[in-house]
Amino acid sequence: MTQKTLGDRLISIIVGTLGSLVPSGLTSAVNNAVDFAYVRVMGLPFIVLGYRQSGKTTLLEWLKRDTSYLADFDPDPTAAGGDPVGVFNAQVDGELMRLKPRRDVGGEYAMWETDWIDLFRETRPRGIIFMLDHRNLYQHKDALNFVMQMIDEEPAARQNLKMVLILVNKVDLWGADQTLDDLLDDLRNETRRLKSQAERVGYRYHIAATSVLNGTGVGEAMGLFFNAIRPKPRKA
Ligand SMILES: Nc1nc2c(ncn2[C@@H]2O[C@H](COP(=O)(O)OP(=O)(O)OP(=O)(O)O)[C@@H](O)[C@H]2O)c(=O)[nH]1
Ligand SMILES: [Mg+2]
Repeated sequence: MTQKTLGDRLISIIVGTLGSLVPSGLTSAVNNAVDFAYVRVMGLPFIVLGYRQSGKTTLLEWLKRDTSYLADFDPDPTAAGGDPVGVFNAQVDGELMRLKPRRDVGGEYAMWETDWIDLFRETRPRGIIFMLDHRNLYQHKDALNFVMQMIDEEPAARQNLKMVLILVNKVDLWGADQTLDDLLDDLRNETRRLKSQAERVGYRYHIAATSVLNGTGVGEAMGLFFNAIRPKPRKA
């Protein structure tokens, strides 16, 4: 269910009114400035998806905490329906950003058609983080294909989508025996599909190896992702 908040309505009224008063070139500058101000106040909408036990809850905790050390964090599997996550401020790439992931959803098959699609529609995210690890290859492929199909089939929900970030997580467990390219070799059909969808739909994608448990690669990946999806103030 999509519900327009008072903020959304006010902004549509402001943009609508300005739109009729100013020339069209200026309207896009105004839209951009409104987008920028809106996200600064309301938070940057993004979602975290991925098959079960890939590290989604741990990543959200990593973002919420000041410290990136999470060895003492031992979450339960996220149950059906997911857990609400309020808007919070996080230090990303040396800057304070206001983030709005809305819900932490679980990764069981039964949750994809329900929780994942609901979250995608409700959030209209500017970015999607998709997590996988070195185990359960077939399930990760299925999950990634499901997400790409969802993007294809939900034009309204994907309208703000700027980036899909794939995190091949738990590098602390597989990094000694395998490279990221080795792992991606098994996912070549999916990465090919991602590349062509990104070009067609108009979003960027990036693939990174991380360990959200010990912090390897997470700061860099988050910096790249949130910088890519946030609206930028337009220089005059
Ligand atoms: N070694 C290692 N373990 C990790 C890493 N990230 C998460 N884990 C562990 O993997 C397990 C699952 O992590 P969660 O964050 O609960 O994964 P999830 O994707 O939220 O799982 P569901 O809610 O069941 O879908 C936990 O025991 C974590 O401690 C990592 O980078 N390295
Ligand atoms: Mg979870």
